[in-house]
Amino acid sequence: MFDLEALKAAVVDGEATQARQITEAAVQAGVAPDSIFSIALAPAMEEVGRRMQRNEYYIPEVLISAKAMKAASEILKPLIAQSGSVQRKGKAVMGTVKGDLHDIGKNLVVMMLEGAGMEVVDLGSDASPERFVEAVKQHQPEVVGMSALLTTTMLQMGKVVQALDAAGLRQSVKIMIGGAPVNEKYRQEIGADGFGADAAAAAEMAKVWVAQAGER
Ligand code: B12
Repeated sequence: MFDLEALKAAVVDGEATQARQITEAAVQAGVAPDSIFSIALAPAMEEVGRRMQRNEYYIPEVLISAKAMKAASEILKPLIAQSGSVQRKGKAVMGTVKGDLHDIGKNLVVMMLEGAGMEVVDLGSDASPERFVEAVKQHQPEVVGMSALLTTTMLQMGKVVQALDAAGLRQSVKIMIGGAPVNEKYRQEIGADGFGADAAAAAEMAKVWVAQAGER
């Protein structure tokens, strides 16, 4: 038996074993992996954020919840990747920007892009503008995606756009940004090409851009 409310509670409470077991049961019962994310896992981390804001949770509790989230995601990741066709549809370079260690949202975006059939070069977290530039030179992706969760680190996104411009690579890629403090207005300010509120929006945007690049 599975219960997505119980899965949400397991992640909020940081019960990794339970989170893994309920996720496995849900998958076996045929629940779509992206529904498991949107119904249980994403709301769980939102609740963790609210508790952090109310000073009910501090860093240790948040880390334990993040671990439970990871345990559940690891089961879903290969399933989401499988749902993309074998034929790779474009390439993306993704990373969380310099100074920022939040990688849960970025990892979800990576999973959704892989699920959409794209090859993803994952720069991890704390990725400097130089690393983005190097990765674009080396892998020549159609899409660059950046994630930031702190109001202080979101400024790094503009630096990556500038660094790609200075390296003569700006026109070769479409740049998307996301993460809790980021919005459409900020996208315009830094001259990125797209803002996405969630991982599904990221995948939709990337698909359109890859198709457009193919037409050129
Ligand atoms: C988990 C967490 C942590 C964990 C991170 C673990 C990890 N491996 O990621 C730990 C404990 C390490 C942590 C540390 C800190 N954190 Co913290 N953390 C959070 C928390 C609770 C959840 C974030 C999360 O995972 N959300 C779930 C994911 C799924 O959502 P998401 O990241 O937004 O991603 C979705 C979308 O935004 C979008 N998206 C994301 N990236 C991208 C990219 C693209 C291209 C697109 C299109 C879309 C997209 O798609 C995703 C999926 O749908 C948030 C609270 C919150 N509600 O956001 C605070 C929060 C982000 N943290 C905060 C703070 C202050 C910190 C610390 C500074 C605390 C401290 N005093 O040390 C440190 C900073 C460490 C650092 N240098 O990065 C603040 C930020 C405040 C601010 N405005 O800047 C928040 C908002 C909490 C709060 N309410 O105060 N944190």
